[in-house]
Amino acid sequence: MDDLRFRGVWKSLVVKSTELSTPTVQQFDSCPIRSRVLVVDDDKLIRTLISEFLTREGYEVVTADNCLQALDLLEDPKHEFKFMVTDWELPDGNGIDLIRHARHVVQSHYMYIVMATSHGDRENLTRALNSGADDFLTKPIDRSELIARIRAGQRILNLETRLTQLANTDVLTGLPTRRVFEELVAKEWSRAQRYRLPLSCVIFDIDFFKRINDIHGHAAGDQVLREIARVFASSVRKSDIICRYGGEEFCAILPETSSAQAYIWADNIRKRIAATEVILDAAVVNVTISLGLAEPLSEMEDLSDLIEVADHCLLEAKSKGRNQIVAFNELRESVCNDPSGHLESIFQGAIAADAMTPVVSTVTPQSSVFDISQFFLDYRIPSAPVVDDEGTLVGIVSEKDLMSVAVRSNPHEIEISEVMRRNLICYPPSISLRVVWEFLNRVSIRTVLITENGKAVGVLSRQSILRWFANTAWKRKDHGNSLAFQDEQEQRLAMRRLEQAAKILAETSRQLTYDVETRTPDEHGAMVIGTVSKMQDLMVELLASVGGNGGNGAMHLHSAIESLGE
Ligand code: GH3
Ligand code: MG
Repeated sequence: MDDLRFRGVWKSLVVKSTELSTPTVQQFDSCPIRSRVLVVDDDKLIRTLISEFLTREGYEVVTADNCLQALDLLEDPKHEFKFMVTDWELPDGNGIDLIRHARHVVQSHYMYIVMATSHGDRENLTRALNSGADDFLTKPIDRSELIARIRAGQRILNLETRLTQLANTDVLTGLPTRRVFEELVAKEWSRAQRYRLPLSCVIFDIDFFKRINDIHGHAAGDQVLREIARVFASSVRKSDIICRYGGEEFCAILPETSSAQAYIWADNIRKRIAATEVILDAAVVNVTISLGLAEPLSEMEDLSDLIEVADHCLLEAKSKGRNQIVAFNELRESVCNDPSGHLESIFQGAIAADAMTPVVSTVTPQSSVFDISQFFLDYRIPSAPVVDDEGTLVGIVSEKDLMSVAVRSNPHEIEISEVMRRNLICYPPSISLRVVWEFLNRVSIRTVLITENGKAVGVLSRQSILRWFANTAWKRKDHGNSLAFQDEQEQRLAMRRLEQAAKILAETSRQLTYDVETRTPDEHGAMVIGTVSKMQDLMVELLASVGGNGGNGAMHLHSAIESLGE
């Protein structure tokens, strides 16, 4: 790198800089917040000079004297450079390569790049622009030209900021849009999961809003929406994330807020909105809102599950008469209307215990991630309740929880208590099966736990409910001919399924005998639990199919028992 080449132009640079007239400040080319500029040049004099010029204009300048240093600075998210002014020739590469690399650094906004060099011919200019530069500055650097080019860049950046604002903000209410909300919430969701922080989701919708439009006109409807949005925005903390979720639906994520605290907040906003008088051209109107509230539960996979549960709570609030909040716990206990008695005729008083799979395999909070992973793998168990020394349920651990810490170097030392999820969805065994069916039918969650006096007694999944339908409800004679097992072909299919289940049971039993003989006594506990829970599932299946199928079932049970004895 020829440092001396630039020293010769130092004098002319200084002269030109003093000739600069005071710039006029315009709306789009002004530097609204102190934009940060990265100046890359191996010549200290040039770096100092450009820094001086730009600092006086209100820019914040950071300098680098080689490509690597520049890239390190660009990759450091704390800088967020809006501009880069780079020399062509650098000690460890050239400006063209630096620009190409810089364009691959992920940034939240566009970075305007000016290439400063004495290689000012057309060919080089084209190369610089093609590599990703936005503008070109020939050396010796003229202050007024530098500032003018940076201002041209600032206009582009300001335009980008305005476009981003427009894209991220709902035009009518000024609230963030759903897209930007989801981006922000995804980060908050991961933070809450990582640090096990509480978080609540409140979603609300204006009651009978269509009437406002119908009676007072669409413009009046818009006015009401703006006013509700104003009250909403003024009721939240800075850390809360809010948006206009849909037409007249709004959503808030309240970080580090428990469901109980969120309920108090939700009730306050409900009262505030009900008390707000919206002054229209020809009338003054009041509106009420209905709200749904949910918090993350162990069974939720991601944010969309949380919003979905909150939205179902909102629907429940609407159906219960509006102008109220329904929190998730209430949703769990609610049973939808069944005026025709159709649902009751299907469920016929069935309770959760009738369809659940009993819990056999539990793990303790002190077990290691290594041991439990091995246990899950050996016995193909996807999840297990975690119980303390008294047998009280304290959490649930699944393959997913184990996966999340699998990359850590010490799986022998990580205790299950560290990875298990505690916020469980539990129902008593005596609860109506219809209530659990309704819940699993409404949300994406697949499984709930059945607990009695704090102890896990069973698991009720969508699969267990379907199995209950197949083995019980669909087989009843009074359920209609189309679903009954009338057809000979169906009977043969059922027979085959039954035989298959019996064979697997026999095979598992043989495996158990072999394992007991060949494994050490230390391994017996986990192995027996795993195998027996699998056998238990099969037996439930066999018994259920016999129960609903009279003589035929008995015949197949006989063959199942025979297979077991093989
Ligand atoms: P509910 O209590 O069940 O929520 O009844 P509702 O009348 O509020 O709900 P419905 O879904 O029947 O009607 C919502 C209306 O909101 C219909 C739609 O035209 C209106 N709407 C949606 N977005 C806007 C908007 O931006 N401006 C105006 N003025 N109206 C809107
Ligand atoms: Mg509405």
